Amino acid sequence: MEIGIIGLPQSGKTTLFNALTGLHVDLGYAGGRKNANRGVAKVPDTRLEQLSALFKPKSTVHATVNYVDLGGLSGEGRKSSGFPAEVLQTLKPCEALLLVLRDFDNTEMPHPDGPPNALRDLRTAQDEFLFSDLAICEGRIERLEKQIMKMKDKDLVYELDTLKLCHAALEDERPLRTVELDEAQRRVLRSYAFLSLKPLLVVMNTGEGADATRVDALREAAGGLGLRFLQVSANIEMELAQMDAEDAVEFLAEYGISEPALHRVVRESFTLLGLETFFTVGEDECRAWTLHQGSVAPVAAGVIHSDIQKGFIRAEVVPSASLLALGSMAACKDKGSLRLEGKEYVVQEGDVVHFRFNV
Ligand SMILES: Nc1nc2c(ncn2[C@@H]2O[C@H](COP(=O)(O)OP(=O)(O)OP(=O)(O)O)[C@@H](O)[C@H]2O)c(=O)[nH]1
Ligand SMILES: [Mg+2]
Repeated sequence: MEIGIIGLPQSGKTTLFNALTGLHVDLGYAGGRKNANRGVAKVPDTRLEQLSALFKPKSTVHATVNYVDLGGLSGEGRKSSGFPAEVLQTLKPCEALLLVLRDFDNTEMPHPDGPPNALRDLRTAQDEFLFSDLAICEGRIERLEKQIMKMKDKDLVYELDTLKLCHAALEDERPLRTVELDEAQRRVLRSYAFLSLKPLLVVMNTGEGADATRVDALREAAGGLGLRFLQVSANIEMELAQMDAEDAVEFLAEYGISEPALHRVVRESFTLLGLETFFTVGEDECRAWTLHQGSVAPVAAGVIHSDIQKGFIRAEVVPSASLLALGSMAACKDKGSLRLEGKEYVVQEGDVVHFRFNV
């Protein structure tokens, strides 16, 4: 599962990518022509840190999110040409998108569309998504109509109807994620990888000084479009990510910041992907595992090892908050917080789970 970092040229995508992944990719004009950068970010989790403090394991393993940093949307002439093919190709497998909107001045690297205006850029990006989807939609509708004329296949007719529904929405400038679609329709659309259907997180890069009025205006606009929104200073976040822990604490205190904005970006990304966390604990390892929201206990077992899923008997479950409050598994058992759950149990965010299984 990968999140694509996308945005207009020079919006701070690579800066944010470096901050998220701790990598040191060169900044500057990539313009969509260089290869995409890929990296992994650790999901910050105070619950995991507290569990580790309790169990003092040999190792602590965080959940992770994968990011891919793409070049600019499409460089010159992008309004008429939509996305370049290689950007589309890279975006296709992304499960979600993170859109960086620039709202800072930088005379060395001027914004390609004039003075910074994140609201305008949000519209530009939105138009790009719609435009790209519309082109795919039209191409496929045309081919399907020809095929159906030759042979009336009911699956093809269903696909055509679904695409026409999408087409109408796109013509209306409505992103596909706002269209009500049932499971069967979603299945039909999956292979198209429509951009306006992917979950989207809007990240406003305000540079070093955020203007509250502008931030509020963009937050409202994003909210109006049903999008999640965060504001960061990509430069500050990158500097912070590259400091050692002691300096970072001092730096945060100096600016009166309680936690790096980056933490919120990673957590929001995780939620955007429809993921949740469960924990395993012990003296060897405390670990946060990643699971699709709504998964049942055997699926969670399978995340750890397929043998545990195959031989699944029961899951011993306690919410991490209870375990942290009571201080030990034994105390949880005494107080009745530790439950035995079966195959149907839907794992909850923050559960600490111990699987009983047969091999
Ligand atoms: N002042 C300021 N400059 C920033 C900030 N974020 C990025 N920049 C600068 O803006 C320029 C572009 O940043 P990049 O991170 O390379 O932007 P990008 O979106 O990856 O650019 P392309 O890949 O070429 O489209 C660099 O000179 C950065 O130092 C910020 O928060 N404040
Ligand atoms: Mg870049």
